[in-house]
Amino acid sequence: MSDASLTRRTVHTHCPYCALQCGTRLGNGLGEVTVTPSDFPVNQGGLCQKGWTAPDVLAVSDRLRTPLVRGADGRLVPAGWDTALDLVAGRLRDIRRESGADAVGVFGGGGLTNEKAYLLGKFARLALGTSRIDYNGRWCMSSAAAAGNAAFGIDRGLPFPVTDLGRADVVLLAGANPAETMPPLMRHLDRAALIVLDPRRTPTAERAALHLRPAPGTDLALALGLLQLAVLDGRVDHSFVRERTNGFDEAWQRALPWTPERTERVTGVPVDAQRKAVRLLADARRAYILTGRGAEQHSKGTDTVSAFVNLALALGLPGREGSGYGCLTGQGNGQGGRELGQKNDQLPGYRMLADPEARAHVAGVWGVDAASLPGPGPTAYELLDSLGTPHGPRALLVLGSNPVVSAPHAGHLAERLAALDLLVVADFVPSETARMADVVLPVTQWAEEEGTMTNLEGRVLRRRALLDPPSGVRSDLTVLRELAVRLGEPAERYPDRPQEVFEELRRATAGGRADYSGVSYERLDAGEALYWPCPAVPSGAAHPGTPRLFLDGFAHPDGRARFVPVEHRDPAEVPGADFPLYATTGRVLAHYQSGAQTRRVRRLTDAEPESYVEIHPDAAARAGVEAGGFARVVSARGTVVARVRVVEGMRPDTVFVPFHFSGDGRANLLTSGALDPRSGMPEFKVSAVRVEPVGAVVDDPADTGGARGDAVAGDGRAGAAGAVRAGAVRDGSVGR
Ligand SMILES: Nc1nc2c(c(=O)[nH]1)N[C@H]1C(S)=C(S)[C@@H](COP(=O)(O)OP(=O)(O)OC[C@H]3O[C@@H](n4cnc5c(=O)[nH]c(N)nc54)[C@H](O)[C@@H]3O)O[C@H]1N2
Ligand SMILES: Nc1nc2c(c(=O)[nH]1)N[C@H]1C(S)=C(S)[C@@H](COP(=O)(O)OP(=O)(O)OC[C@H]3O[C@@H](n4cnc5c(=O)[nH]c(N)nc54)[C@H](O)[C@@H]3O)O[C@H]1N2
Ligand code: SF4
Ligand SMILES: [Mo]
Repeated sequence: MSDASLTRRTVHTHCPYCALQCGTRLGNGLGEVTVTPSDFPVNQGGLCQKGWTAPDVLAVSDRLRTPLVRGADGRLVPAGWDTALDLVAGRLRDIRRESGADAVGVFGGGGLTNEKAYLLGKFARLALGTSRIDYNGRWCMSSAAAAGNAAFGIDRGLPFPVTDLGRADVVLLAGANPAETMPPLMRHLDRAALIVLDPRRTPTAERAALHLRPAPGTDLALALGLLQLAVLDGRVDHSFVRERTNGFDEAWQRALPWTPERTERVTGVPVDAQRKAVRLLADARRAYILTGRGAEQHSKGTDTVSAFVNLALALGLPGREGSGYGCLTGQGNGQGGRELGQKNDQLPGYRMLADPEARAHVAGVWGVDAASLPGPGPTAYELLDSLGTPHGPRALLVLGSNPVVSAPHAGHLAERLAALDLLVVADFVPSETARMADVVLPVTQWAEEEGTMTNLEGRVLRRRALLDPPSGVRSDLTVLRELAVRLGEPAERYPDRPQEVFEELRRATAGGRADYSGVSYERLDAGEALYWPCPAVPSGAAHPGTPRLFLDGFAHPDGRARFVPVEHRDPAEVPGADFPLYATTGRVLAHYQSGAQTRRVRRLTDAEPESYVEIHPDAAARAGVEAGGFARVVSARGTVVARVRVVEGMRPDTVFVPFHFSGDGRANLLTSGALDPRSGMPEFKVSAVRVEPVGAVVDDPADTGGARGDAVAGDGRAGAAGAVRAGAVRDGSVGR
């Protein structure tokens, strides 16, 4: 950090990674940034490995410090800011003139601060006038969001503070592995008996009172079966159902065919275990049902969440203190990122783009005519899938995502990115996606910037700067402002001071479902715990915010929650002769998402250096692969090369591949573009695969899935596949 002047000694801020947003104290002495956990309620003095090592990302050796522009020879070379921004704006203007406003697309991220997410949505709708904007939160929160809106009339991941979980007797976790994905959350689950639904015996499952191992993609059947059992065993809370909900009968009709025996046949969960789960939940005085990506990332993810919500409603859990349903949202600003306008169909405040009143309100704040705002566009996968086609964008701006690694059907989408006339990526490291870009814009990261984030509980938090940005680096807000001005927008419309953006965001969200108008930097800095909705109160009195939703009623106009009738269906792809196994994907403790950040941290890559596949001993024997060797995992779309881990706790019909690695280790070479028709969520959690031994593998110690950060200039745009390939296999036969 040689050129960063150390401006303050300590600040209270939050971890840059997941939605728990653990409180931290950052300090610097002797030129080194240190982190210690603060006594913040969600982490209570704890942090995970990623949080402890987060300062290392501030000092990575391949930190981007200057814009890069791809030259005539196909190499990315350093350029001045004006050159880079003029070039981008000029190309965007040309493309818009030739092909219309929708020829430019925007891809945002759930890790962006509220201010960035807000300004990005505004920039897309006004400066670009495009409807083609969506973000990686689509991969993350969309199923639970759609189901939450349908059932409760509002989408806040946890409608209660995390600390409420600490008093629970029983917590059912459907497809969540917080022992690895949110370790400090486990402190709040110490007291509860856990029921864990996961095809693998995860560290979370090891702590469970009851571990159910459904086949991937069968949670919906399981939830229907559990609802049927709850009814048969007389466990339904009829007075709650009568007084506070609608639609029970129809939902229950759909569960009727799901006898315990049929449920066992389809899911593999024994009748006994089903019955135990229902009894545990129903006998508890305080119980929660929580879903994670394991239940949600399916082509029926929304219906699956609805089935779990139906079960929770039948048991009378939501809408009272000490019990309920919640979704464990994932990214740092997974909650705020979804309600401030970077989603394809949304305006700030969780207002809908198709709603005339919403358009009028936001257009008023922005000082434009509501008719000038574009309508809703396609969802993330559809957007990326259309790039460079006659109907899709010719240019794409990416802020806060690394889709070359994290998007489904990644081999195909890398080709779509390569087909663009212009790819612009703002990042602070040369991610796999940045390495494909025509222009790379180097931006600030967490400890170098101010802003707000909204954690998984809907609590708005302050991100604070410890350091000045390295020279040559600008904030995303400044980048958007500079581009907007070059596209002919008035500069005042794009403030780049975070607090100024927040003040505008307050007005834009006022009266919306996610109302931030009563939140201010001053209140947050004074230590107030503010959960949205937190409206401004005309009298001037301060609204206290809403830690717990639904206590007085659900957010539908009649105040009642709705059962949503749902049916089970198969995943888009089921195992068969050529591809006999299920592959599911997910996370491991040491890495974060596409790994762009954590694969650059030595202490984390030492712990998890490379892609691996977890497989049951019987399946390993059948496939002829051995623990410690390499295997090829092959789906109809692609091949992953991964180190074999033979594990007893796995279902024999299922393998697991983490998605954090690059090159031929990318799990998303396997996944498909099958989408949930209700939410646009891809089916990350089910692909049909076979596993094969790999012949000669040459270990390249320098290549740990991108950890060394290859020289940026070396990657050519034309060789898109080559640019993202860094596998350790040299037998020449692996490829697409
Ligand atoms: N270490 C780490 N922590 C993270 C992240 C990270 O990348 N790394 N990312 C953050 C983000 S953005 C998110 S979204 C969260 C995600 O947090 P989680 O939802 O906990 O993470 P996943 O590992 O994707 O999925 C959870 C579990 O689902 C299981 N699973 C797979 N298929 C199925 C199925 O069909 N049914 C059921 N019931 N289970 C299934 C997997 O085996 C896995 O153990 O984590 C956040 N925290
Ligand atoms: N197979 C499989 N695939 C998955 C999943 C799965 O379970 N299985 N999970 C999905 C889920 S839940 C998620 S959330 C996605 C996430 O996947 P990605 O969208 O790829 O998420 P990250 O790796 O966090 O990428 C963030 C990128 O933006 C950069 N960045 C971080 N902060 C900022 C910022 O403030 N500004 C800018 N300009 N850049 C920034 C980082 O350096 C990094 O390169 O992956 C999805 N993909
Ligand atoms: S649990 Fe999440 S927020 Fe907390 S330290 Fe780990 S990555 Fe950071
Ligand atoms: Mo996520």
